[in-house]
Amino acid sequence: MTKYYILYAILLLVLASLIDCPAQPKPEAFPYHLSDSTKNREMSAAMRRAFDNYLSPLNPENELYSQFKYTELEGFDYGAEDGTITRRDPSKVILENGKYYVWYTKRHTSVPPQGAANSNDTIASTDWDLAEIWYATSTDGFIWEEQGVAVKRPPKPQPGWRAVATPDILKFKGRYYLYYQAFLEASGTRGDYCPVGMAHSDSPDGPWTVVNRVIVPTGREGEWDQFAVQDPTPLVHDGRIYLYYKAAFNRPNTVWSGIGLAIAQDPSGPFEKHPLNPVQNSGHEICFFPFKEGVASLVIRDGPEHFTIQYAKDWVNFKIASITEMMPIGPNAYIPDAFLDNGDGRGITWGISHFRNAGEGKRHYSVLARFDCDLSLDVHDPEMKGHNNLWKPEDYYRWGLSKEQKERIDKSNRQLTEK
Ligand code: AAL
Repeated sequence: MTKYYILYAILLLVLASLIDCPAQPKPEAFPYHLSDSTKNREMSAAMRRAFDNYLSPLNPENELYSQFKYTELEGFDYGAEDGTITRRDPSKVILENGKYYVWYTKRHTSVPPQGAANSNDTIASTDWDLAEIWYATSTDGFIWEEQGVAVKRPPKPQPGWRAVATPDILKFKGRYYLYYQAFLEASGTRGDYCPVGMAHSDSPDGPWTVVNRVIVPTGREGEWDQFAVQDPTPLVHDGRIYLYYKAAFNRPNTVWSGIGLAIAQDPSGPFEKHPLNPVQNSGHEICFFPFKEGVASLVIRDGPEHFTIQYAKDWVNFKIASITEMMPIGPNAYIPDAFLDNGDGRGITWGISHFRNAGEGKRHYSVLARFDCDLSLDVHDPEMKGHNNLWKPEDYYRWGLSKEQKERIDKSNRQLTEK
């Protein structure tokens, strides 16, 4: 038997030597010019991500990539600019009666915030303590006219008696709803703890009726949002209200901000929190807008995916759509189709954000500003699709080493050089 195997093996070897096997061609190098087939070739994990994770691997062709340009707003008075007047955390901008409307947190106190321990009925703990919701209108988005207060602090013990802040607007079945943080204690007392309150009106000019109850409650003890449901941001999807919100958790260790989703059939609730919450692993102040059939968001600070723009086709499972820089702080956008619920979100080109470090030292305050971008399917603005803002050396030096860091480096140098 063995002899047949040996004969068979010899025969195979002879046959193989007769066949002229061509050497395997080396795979072609990655091409200089991309073609439609480039994305099908074998490639490194990083290059695969560039093709699979983004609407286009080329920033100028990625509809969810943009730089941001900033403009100072006209029409807002900050008094002596000494920290006693602040405006921050704007709502979406909506266009009604031929005018743009925006709502925002406004604090006007006799002295700048003094911290929770020094706060009282008239002295604020933080920039948004003792705040009210004010609104302004504009015909061009640059020059604004402050119209007055929209929602005052209701009497104690109603939710929001201590501060009503960080509003966002919903238009649903012809009525207007303002959602906001309803503080029941001075922020900073145990952190920044609050549920969501709501007021409604038949007109964007009010009057607003404050609902005397919590609309989106904080989570149960031990849950990630047990203390705060912040930055409530409503949109309309599938006939329901999709309200995204932020909660900071993992206190008192390193604070981590996640974004949750609560869904309701009716603007008054009940809001059901999504079982997969948090639906985003990063973000602080938030800005969501319908995009194609899904929803996109600006993920600005806090968390591993800060400085990204994200997209969720199913409004729940977000993926990074682009990575950018110098994103607006506390932004909310002019979103013409925020409430249309037509499965064809067109994106955004501008909005209002804030800078929370106007003023000097302990007298700092926040100012509203305009940002422009091209995250729109209808606008093509290559100037917004560049990258690498060139900062001056002094901008970098402003973030120089602290005294402690310099001491650590000096100590290590001494250890190395004095041996
Ligand atoms: C903002 C927002 C919320 C917080 C505070 C005021 O950036 O996240 O509104 O409560 O800070």
